Amino acid sequence: MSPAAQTETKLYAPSADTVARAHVNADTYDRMYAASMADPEGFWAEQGKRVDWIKPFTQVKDVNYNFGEVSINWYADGTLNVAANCIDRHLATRGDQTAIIWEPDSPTEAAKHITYKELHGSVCRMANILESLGVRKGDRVVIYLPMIPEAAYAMLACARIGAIHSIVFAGFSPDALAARVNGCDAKVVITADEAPRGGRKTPLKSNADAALLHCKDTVKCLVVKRTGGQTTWIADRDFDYNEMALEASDYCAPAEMGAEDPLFILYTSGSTGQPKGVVHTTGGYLVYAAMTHEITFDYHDGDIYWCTADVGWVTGHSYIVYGPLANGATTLMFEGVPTYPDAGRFWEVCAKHKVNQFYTAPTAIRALMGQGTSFVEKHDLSDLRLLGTVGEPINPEAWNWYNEVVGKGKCPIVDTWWQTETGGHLMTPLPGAHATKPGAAMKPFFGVVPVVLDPQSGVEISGNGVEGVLCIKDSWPGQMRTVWGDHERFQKTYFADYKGYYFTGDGCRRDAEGDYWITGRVDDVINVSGHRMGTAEVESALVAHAAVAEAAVVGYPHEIKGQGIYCYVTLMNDREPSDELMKELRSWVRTEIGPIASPDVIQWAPGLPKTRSGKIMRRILRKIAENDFGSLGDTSTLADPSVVDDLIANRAGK
Ligand code: 6R9
Repeated sequence: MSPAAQTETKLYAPSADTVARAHVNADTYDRMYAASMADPEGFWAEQGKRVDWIKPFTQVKDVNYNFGEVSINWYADGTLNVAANCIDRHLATRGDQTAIIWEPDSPTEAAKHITYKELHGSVCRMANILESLGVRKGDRVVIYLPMIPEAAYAMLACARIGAIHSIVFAGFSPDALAARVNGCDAKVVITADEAPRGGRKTPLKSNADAALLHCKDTVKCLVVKRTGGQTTWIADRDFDYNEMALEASDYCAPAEMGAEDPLFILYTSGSTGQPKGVVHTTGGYLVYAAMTHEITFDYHDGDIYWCTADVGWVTGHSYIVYGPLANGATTLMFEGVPTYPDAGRFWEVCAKHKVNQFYTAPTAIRALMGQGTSFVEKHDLSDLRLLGTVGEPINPEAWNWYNEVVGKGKCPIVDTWWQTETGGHLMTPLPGAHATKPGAAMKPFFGVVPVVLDPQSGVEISGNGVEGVLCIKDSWPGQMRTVWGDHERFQKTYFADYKGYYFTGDGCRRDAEGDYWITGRVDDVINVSGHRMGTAEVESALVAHAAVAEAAVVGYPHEIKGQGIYCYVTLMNDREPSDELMKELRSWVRTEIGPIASPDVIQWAPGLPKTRSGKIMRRILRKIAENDFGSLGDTSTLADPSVVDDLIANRAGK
């Protein structure tokens, strides 16, 4: 049964061991949550002590959610430096501890263990190089790097000198890169010669060359030599990082930054228009990233923590770099992909580095699940204590597989719901505090007040067993502050539809016990014969069938029903498409959800159009389903744009 349709669910309670060692147990959660509600100022003043301030704050929260006057400030009169918090303050106690374990794309290349002391030197060198290129406090630097340690150095070097970084995922096209460089008026682009991934190499520098043709000719390009591959070179524009690092000083004083000075811009897509530059600031963001990293993952000193995201996404910002390093953690950074050289790579890396907390996306879990259990069973996963997921609702089948096959039934799973905009987790079970339900984001984090609104009237729906749009009633320190260069758009996107609330764009259900389930983007809701239906619901039903590896469902105009249900289905490796199977899937969905959810069209899809972060681009699937190929929009951000041609060529039904 799909998560959204579920009424009764098996509860997975944490083991006594998990509860005993957890930072937060059920009692602490209740007490702390109540405290965060009763006295938000006092609660967040206390949490503000997680970071070292140069000048301590005296103000905690100053927030206005009124449309037209939206303004969000936390710890506004405090000053600090993020790089000093992530590195310098650990040097005395853990200078020789590994800060970053770097695992390269190829398992035959040696991993690197970078200590906090070494991290300090490398970040200072990079900071001095940026200064020598003319970068000053408040200037923007675009980072277009693969998952190599220099990506973390670059982020922290910007933070050290007060420059604002904007990471562009290394899989993005030259056009997308140019738009972002121009969008934030960056002075420098940091890139690498090539990005190895899954045994192939992306020519990053030549992408950057192509992008820079469309940018101001004052923009400089700092190039990290990752593979030593051939690149073209433009004197006075291109600079060799490796050479400059040999000369650069390994000390650079951290700049004193205001808590509300921007730390980074990260472009993200909304339901309309061009990607917007989400702005996060210094103090509140760091407090929130550090706190959620420690508590959600129950991180303890000495643990080895691995988040498989790319630093090009917010998950990589908050949970590979800033949160873990602020906590003095050992964080693993992986250059490769889950299926190279084979579908056991994640588990091989977990075993090799004795990973304790592992955080990945449902799409990866489903892809690996389709390859069978033998790839997992080959590796010793006995050090794993906790599993996490993020990015999309996880269907119970994938959850169960993750729990049983990977976690051997002994690792709590934290299904963390949050967004680029939120900076850190807003809803998640806490491992030592909550029994989990497969597919549920369960509980709000401290200080977070989720509300379920009627989508039409915007009125709050109270009580349990209810469903609606998800808004957040009050601010939390990790919240985005504005859209870069367009505060109007910020207000319109998040504060206009439901006045007085932050609108998440997600739908949500609060079940009979008061636990939260994310039902998917409200823009993906379809209306079939007057019945509202989450496309995620139908997808979840389809992937529950043993033959189905992945499914994406969209609405399309239907003469009688208003909208019909169009399903793109990727089969498991060992299954062949057939008319019988199509019939079987139709009746399967009917029994899983009900006749109303019966698919109108099923198209066999060898692949689905996905962004590099694994999100299915439903916009494109909707257009194909609508037979509207002329306006597919930008497909350059897809992991594999050729998938679209196949789907168009084999469009099903009428
Ligand atoms: C962190 C991240 C945000 C959107 C969000 C929601 C979906 C993320 C989820 C989830 C269900 C979860 N989402 N986590 N849905 N359960 N645990 O992914 O940020 O790329 O901005 O995406 O992703 O729809 O609104 P971002």
